[in-house]
Amino acid sequence: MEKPLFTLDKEEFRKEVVHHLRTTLGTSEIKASKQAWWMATCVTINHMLFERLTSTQQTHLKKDTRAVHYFSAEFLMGRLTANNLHNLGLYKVCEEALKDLDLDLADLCEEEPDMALGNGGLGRLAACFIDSLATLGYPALGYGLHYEHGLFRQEIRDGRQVERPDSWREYGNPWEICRPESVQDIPLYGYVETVFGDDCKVRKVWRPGRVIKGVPWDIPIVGFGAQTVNILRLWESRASDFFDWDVFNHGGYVDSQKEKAEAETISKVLYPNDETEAGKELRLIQQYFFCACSLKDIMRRYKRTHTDFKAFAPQIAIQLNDTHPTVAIPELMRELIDEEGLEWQEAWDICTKVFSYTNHTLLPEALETWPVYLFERVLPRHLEIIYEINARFLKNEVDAKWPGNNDIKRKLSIIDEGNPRRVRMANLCVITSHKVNGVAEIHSKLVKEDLFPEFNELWPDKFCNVTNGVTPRRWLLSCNQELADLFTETVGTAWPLNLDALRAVNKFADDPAFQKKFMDIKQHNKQKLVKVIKAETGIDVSAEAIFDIQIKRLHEYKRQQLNLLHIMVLYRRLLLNPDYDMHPRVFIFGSKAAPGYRVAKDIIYAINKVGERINNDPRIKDKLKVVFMPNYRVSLAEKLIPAADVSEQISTAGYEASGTGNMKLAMNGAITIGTLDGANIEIAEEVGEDNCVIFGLTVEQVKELKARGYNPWDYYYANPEIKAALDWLDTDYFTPGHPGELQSIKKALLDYGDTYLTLADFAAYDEAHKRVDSLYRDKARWAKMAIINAASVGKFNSDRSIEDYIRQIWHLEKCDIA
Ligand code: Z2T
Repeated sequence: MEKPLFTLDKEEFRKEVVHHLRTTLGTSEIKASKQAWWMATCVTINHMLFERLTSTQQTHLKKDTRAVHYFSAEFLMGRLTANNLHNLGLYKVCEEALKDLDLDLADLCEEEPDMALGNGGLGRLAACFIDSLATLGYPALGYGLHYEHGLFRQEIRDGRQVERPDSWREYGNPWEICRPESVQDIPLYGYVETVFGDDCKVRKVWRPGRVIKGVPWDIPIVGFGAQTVNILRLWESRASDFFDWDVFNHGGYVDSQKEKAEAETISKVLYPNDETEAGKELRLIQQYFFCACSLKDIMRRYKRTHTDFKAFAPQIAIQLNDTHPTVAIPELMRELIDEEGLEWQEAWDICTKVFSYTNHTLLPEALETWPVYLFERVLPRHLEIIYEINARFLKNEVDAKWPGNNDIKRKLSIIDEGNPRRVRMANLCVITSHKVNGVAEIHSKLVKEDLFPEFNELWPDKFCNVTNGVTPRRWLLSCNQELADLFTETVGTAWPLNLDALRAVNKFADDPAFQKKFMDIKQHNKQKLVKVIKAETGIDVSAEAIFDIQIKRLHEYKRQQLNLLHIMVLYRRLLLNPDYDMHPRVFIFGSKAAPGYRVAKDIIYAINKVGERINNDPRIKDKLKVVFMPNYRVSLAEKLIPAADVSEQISTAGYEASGTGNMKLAMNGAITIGTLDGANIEIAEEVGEDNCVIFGLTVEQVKELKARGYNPWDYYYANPEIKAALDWLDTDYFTPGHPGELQSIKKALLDYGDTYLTLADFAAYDEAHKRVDSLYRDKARWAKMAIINAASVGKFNSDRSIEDYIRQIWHLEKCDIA
């Protein structure tokens, strides 16, 4: 840090915590609960944080800075206490102050519920990005939805996932500030009227059927070093003030309550699907609601310093995090034309300069389309605008380039002319945005070549890559403090800002003394995890075993079933040969399945049942254990990742856009066992092929095999171990008294064609694990690999991703805060 911002010492900190405990929390030292102590600590932190928030916001206003507005339906923030303390440079002070009160800071941090307003990688990426933007001193706002219930809490009952509501703000949240002065009214439904104006112009007027109120909640985002504090602004829906009080007064009390409840439904709950679209009206309304609120907010701020729209595009960048916020495009067109009186072309020029779009997946089931009839009912004016954008695009761009080619027109049209007709959000994004990016090199290449080849021909300069990253402040400094201290001791204090500085650690990779320090820390992290595993699952595991971890959403393309199949094969080898030579291994899973995704839920069940049988089989001794950690979430990831020896990144090549867990695990010294997919390819480049274990079909080989005609039965009959493991699933061996309960897994891998080539990659995966086993036995070799991994992943700092966005897409300047 350049200069200490806060000179507060531990005595002052302690006094302030006690003061807030009494005056803000209304309790006292003798009877305060941990929760109250945690709250009092947060209020103390806020005292300092708000000062920086105010000076940042005033400076941005005064300097009239260009800013990026990150539109995202998800921000997976996790907990904020430790992170805010680290970024403010107050962690140690706070820790000591609390120690004097006989309190343990880490223990108090456990009181904070996770802010789980996201499904997985996409939402967590947004959280890392706003951390990096603040850290680097860029003016930025995050805009999203203030869900009352975040991603469901997962319970495991009898091996099966059960979804329970998540209520992260049930007892209040100290980090959010309500801003009633910035509420917005958002229209919905109704019809469009054509009117003849005083200026003799015909214009369109939307006569909405309903109006909803949007209430903003601000979460301050502290950059590391606390120079800049940006804002994450999340919108909550309420019944508007136009609320029908007449109905209310005429005895319609119950009806009016129903309207109120409907309005509040909009921001009630996060949709729990990670890569499939439910196509529900409420979801479209959620998307429109937060985009319209955010655009009005941007407009309000802009108008404080401008009287026309000439400076709009130079001042405003809007990043669309996947297609979820696409409806912001026709909404900005509508505002500029219908409400501000701009001509079509002026409005369109602004939109094409302001918007850019990030694609996060190639999976066809994730590409959002909305039935035209639904769009027309909810957003009639927006549909008209989309038709006009489409007509101009097809005529001026497509027909100009491919005259008379109706096939290409059909393919590139924003409207899918099927039955029912649908609006293709991705096409609208690509047509409008000045830049479209993928999230890892290979993914960006496939976006160009496979997903949007014609668009790429039309506008080759539009497409680019920004490889994802993760913030080393949360994913190393805060979650693995012992390793962070070792790194600081070894290379100095610069690394949390410049992760490449850790390259200097590489020269100690062969040094036995350093190896010992490094591996002692890993061992200690494993011992801490052993306790968590025992507390959460009742399972005893040994920290001497290899901790092999697969943590991510459950999806067939991520292939948790490949991991499970391999575990079953190992189990069988151990049963057939009790002396089968392998280092003890603990396979640890953490994963939520979308509630409607049957096979995914069956895989969770199978992991639990197979695990139960293996963990309780005395013949296995402790050579093999399987742990399914319930309710995987950010705060659990922070405990699992520092304890990992092996990182499972085993998606079918071509399907994982990037992955970000792969980066966090490598950063904490885990060895990747992975396919050449997503960012694994770039990780392998950075750490070297010798320091990770790559296996399996490449993207080209996957395409070839699929083109040739893949038949999973060939692998079933050719490999007796695969056959035995799959046939095992037909029996009641893992589900005593209930034969066939695990059959859906076998069916997916054989009868339904094994879409993700699990069996085709099995043999290579097995070989890769044998390599892991033999590498681990060479303690010095393993330590060296682990050190090189942690020291070589500087590229995957989200600060680097942000600088890439700045240079290629946003063109922002840093802003010094007084
Ligand atoms: C998601 O987490 C991702 C992609 C999605 O496509 C949706 C969700 Cl919720 C619509 C993930 C990718 O699967 C992952 O590879 C990537 O690292 C992450 O987004 C961030 O880009």
